[in-house]
Amino acid sequence: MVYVEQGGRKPGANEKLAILGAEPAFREPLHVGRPNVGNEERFFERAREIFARRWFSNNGVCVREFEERMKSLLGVRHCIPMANATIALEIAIRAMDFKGEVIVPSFTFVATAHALEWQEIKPVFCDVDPRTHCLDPAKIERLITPRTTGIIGVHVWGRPCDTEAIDDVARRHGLRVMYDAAHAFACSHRGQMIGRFGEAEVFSFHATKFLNTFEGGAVATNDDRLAERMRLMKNFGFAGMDKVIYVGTNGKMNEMSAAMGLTGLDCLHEFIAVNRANYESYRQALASIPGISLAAYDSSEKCNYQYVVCEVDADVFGLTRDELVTVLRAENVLARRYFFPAAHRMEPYRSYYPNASLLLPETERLCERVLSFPTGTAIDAKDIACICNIVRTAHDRAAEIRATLQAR
Ligand code: T4K
Repeated sequence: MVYVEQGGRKPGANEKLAILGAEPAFREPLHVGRPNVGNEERFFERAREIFARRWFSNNGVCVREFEERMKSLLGVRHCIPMANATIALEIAIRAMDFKGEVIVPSFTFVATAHALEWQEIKPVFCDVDPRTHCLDPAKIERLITPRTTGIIGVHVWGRPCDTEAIDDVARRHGLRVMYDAAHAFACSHRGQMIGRFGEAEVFSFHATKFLNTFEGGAVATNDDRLAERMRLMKNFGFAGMDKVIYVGTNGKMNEMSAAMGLTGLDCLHEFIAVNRANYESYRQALASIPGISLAAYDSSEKCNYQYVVCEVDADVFGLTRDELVTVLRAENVLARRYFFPAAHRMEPYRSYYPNASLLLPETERLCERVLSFPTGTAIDAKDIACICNIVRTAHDRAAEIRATLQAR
């Protein structure tokens, strides 16, 4: 779409790459994480109602409706809307009484580790399973010390952790388990919606997520007492007018955000259908390119397909992941290196654990190989065909590209 309207090149015509001196394939940048909007008119109607009610925050009509709709979609007793997933993680961690050390993957967005560190709890990084990109349960046990209180798994790309194996380790060592499900809203695992695993699961509705509330998040749990603590904590500990019974913070979602969430929920199936179609287009077009392997989704489960992620095997493809990213960016395809660098290579963890990479070989390897492609409602099959042609041409002309990059 972009190249037709804005005068870029057509699919199949990109054997002359921008990195080698041609015009970029896309005049405007194609982003990973372009927000899905849904029915704008319906959002504005809700916004007008919010103005009319003069009720902008503190558990308003839209927030309550958003909570009800999430609860029924996920089949959970509570799904508490929050201001963003980072504060939702912080609140859930505190409500679950995590202390000392907590085992987390390093192959995640840094917010997972920060939510612990912010509360002076030490994130202990565990390696991931190269097949799932999620926490490797077989590597958890060796990291447990007398100070360990819990495990936080991350359902990376919406693909579930091995929750059964994690529960098993946790049970044997008396640890509590929660999940960072920032990527996994509307996904299922073993036929059950994500939101029901561990004691709590945290979703993100950041602008870049397939369902967004501009900024937002939620914690799902089936535990009434935990839910009650989290509700108090997200509202300064207020248990009624002028009555504070707990230490708290401000984790509340506002009404405009909830209105955006409701508008997104109205179109949820369309967003997923578009993501799935995009994923299929990438899968078919990339399948025959040597050295490129797309992260697969289990089609027997529910999935939001919001991330199209591939691994680049540099020896086979001819270029490294970073070189391919440079090629794509020259074409205005702003592919991202999620997650790079891994959390253990960011501060303050890098200074705390200078030798962590020795314990995290799979994380290190993945961080050098993964790449996320643009998807969502902002791009279409023709854009994807063009992007995949760029990748194929990059493979075909790898030697020339490498020489050009080295000469820079
Ligand atoms: N846990 C995990 C596993 C997570 O992935 C995240 C967030 C969290 C926890 C924390 O959730 P929140 O507290 O954010 O709710 C982005 C997002 O900001 C972040 O939410 C997300 N994960 C992470 C994977 O990606 P950046 O630093 O890469 O964002 P940025 O600004 O570079 O934007 C990404 C792309 O999206 C760019 O190409 C531009 C485009 N974009 C972005 C925004 C904000 C748009 O087109 N429109 C927009 O409004 O972190």
